Amino acid sequence: MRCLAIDIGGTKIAVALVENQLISQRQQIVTPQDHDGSGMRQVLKDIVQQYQGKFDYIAVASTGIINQGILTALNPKNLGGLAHFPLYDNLASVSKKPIFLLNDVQAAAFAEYQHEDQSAVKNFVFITVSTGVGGGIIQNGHLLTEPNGVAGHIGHTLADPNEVMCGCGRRGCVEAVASGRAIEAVSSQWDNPCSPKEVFERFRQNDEKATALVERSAKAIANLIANLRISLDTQKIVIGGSVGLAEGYLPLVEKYLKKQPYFYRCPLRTAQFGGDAGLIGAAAWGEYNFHHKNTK
Ligand code: ADP
Ligand code: BMX
Ligand code: ZN
Repeated sequence: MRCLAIDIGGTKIAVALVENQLISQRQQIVTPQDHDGSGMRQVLKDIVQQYQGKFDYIAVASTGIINQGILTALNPKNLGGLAHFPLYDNLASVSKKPIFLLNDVQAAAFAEYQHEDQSAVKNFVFITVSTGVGGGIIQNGHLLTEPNGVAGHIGHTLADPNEVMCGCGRRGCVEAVASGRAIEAVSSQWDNPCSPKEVFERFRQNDEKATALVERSAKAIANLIANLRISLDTQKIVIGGSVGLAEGYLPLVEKYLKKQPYFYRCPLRTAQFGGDAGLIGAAAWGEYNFHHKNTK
């Protein structure tokens, strides 16, 4: 089956046709940052029109809590203030094909779990460090999406109660400390301001300030991993997202995780599908649910 897969992140929207895990006609669009959803509505309409006649179903992996066809942002700041968006209805108004929706990181977890020996690894988590910090949890071989689509929002667990406010309204979330936006909030205020991408370039050249900023992020993620391991008996964790995949980041997370006592440690790897994990996962989730007749 041919899927029109759409991965909506806080920074970019990736779109592609996916068939048997093979991606074609991939493109990337900057995520609209408008609080009333008009930009998002237009982008989705344009995408569907562009690929018209080339797909059998639509699958969307989107940032935010996805429940009953509605996108609700836990952190609206990641989407330019957009807090609520009727994702299903918007797509259904421009296409008659079946539509399947899922949180972006839940989708990535569904994709990457296919690379595991599923008879041995039953408890698995995907962590994305991107615009925000998100998670997808597989427990006992099953992706947690029920009952409200909330499971996996581990970026909003506590990193440090004395840290900065998070866009979700809670102080000191992992996302407020470790995400691309958290890095940018600091690096944009430097005398010599720069983007997170450049922060990593400076970090790889041993710049002191950049190293401290990347270390702050990696420490929060290592603590998050320790918390997951001890709460869920997680056997494997995969890291993705543009920050998570940046050269030098995973070894740093591993370094801090090694400092934890034995029961808090967990094997890590980077996403084998790289930045396409959300697209591939959405397509696979859609096909799985197509056969089980569940939509939304
Ligand atoms: P999305 O959140 O839309 O899925 P990404 O996974 O690309 O998108 O994450 C976007 C975040 O990653 C932004 O904060 C951006 O500044 C940062 N970023 C993008 N490219 C890099 C890079 N090469 N190294 C480090 N950070 C990056
Ligand atoms: C936020 C939250 C999650 C999302 C995660 C990563 C919103 C809008 N999003 O914690 O649902 O999975 O970011 O999203 O509240 P990304 O945009 O960084 O890929
Ligand atoms: Zn938060």
